[in-house]
Amino acid sequence: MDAKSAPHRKLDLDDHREILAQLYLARYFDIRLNKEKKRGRLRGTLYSSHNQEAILVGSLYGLRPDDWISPVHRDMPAFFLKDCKAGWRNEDRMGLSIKEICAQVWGKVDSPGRARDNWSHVGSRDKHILHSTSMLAGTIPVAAGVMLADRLDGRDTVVLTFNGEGSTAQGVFHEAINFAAVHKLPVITIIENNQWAFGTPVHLEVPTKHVADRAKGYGIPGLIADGQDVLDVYDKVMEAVEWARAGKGPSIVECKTFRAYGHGDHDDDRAAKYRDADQVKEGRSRDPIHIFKQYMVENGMLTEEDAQKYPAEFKTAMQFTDHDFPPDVVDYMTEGVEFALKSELPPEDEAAMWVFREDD
Ligand SMILES: Cc1ncc(C[n+]2csc(CCOP(=O)(O)OP(=O)(O)O)c2C)c(N)n1
Ligand SMILES: [Mg+2]
Repeated sequence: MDAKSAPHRKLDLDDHREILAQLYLARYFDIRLNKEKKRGRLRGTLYSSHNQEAILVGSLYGLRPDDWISPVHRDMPAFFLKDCKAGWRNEDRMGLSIKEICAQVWGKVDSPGRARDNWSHVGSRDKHILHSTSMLAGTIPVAAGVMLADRLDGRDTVVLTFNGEGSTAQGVFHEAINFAAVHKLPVITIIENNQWAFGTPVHLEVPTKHVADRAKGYGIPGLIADGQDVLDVYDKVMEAVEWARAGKGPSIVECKTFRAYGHGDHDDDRAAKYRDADQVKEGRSRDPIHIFKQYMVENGMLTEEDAQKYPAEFKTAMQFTDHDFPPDVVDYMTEGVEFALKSELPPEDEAAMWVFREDD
């Protein structure tokens, strides 16, 4: 792809502003949940996407509303970022609302799954969002099946599956991509290579130089994106989307990034011991919000003054205040949090609902 024909060249000023707003929204969601937990208003483990927001925003931005996604534990914002440019509060858009996702995080009855399970274990067939499975890489065969069904029905949709680099060491990862490659199914496997799978470094999971090199074994494209650069992610994913939509089959898009904190918030202290402090410092030094703001300033889309107005970069969850974020971002998330706090726990008599077959 030459620079002049890169897909992001077709994005206008409003697109850039929307992308920046979505980066802020993804980060604010993450830090706000951390704060809610510290304040004792939320229970459960949080899996942070802090520092990895450009992968979610950049890969989802160019999708058609009817395309499918399958996020996993690191991708919580993807559930509400899908089709976000159709209007954050637009109830007809093909993504879940922040209210539904907050109800899910708080385990309340207004979550789409009526609080059957927590965190990323949620989906919506109507919104074309696959429910994540607990088994790493387990969503890829499901996604391949959905694409096989769509192709048989004559649709030209694609699916983005999100996975960590550690998940690529699972047997099912290879079986599913092999199947998709043989049948030329439009399955795009995004690899968020954040260098760590819980306490295991990438070199103990993947023997090749790049995770994307695995694509060679299936005869499919293996693209590499700078996961800190939202437009590079956008370009590489759009290349894979166009390829898939044209009937040419699956691709792997490796997005290089760094897991800025522990595996989950229960792991922060231990992660500080099993990871080299210099590596962590270096890994947090390329903040995706900062990189995109700089790009907008250099290209006359944002003034220096406006770039500094909401300094949501280079901070830890506990250093942020709401003033570091645009008010519309804070308001949208606050609506979600308040909705979840008011929502009820599911009634006891629903416990067996959807679990056992009821007698006719
Ligand atoms: C088959 C399987 N083994 C182990 C786990 C437990 N587990 C959940 S997330 C995780 C690490 C995943 O690492 P990676 O795929 O790199 O994603 P990241 O958390 O870094 O985003 C592990 C070991 C699991 N869910 N499924
Ligand atoms: Mg990882």
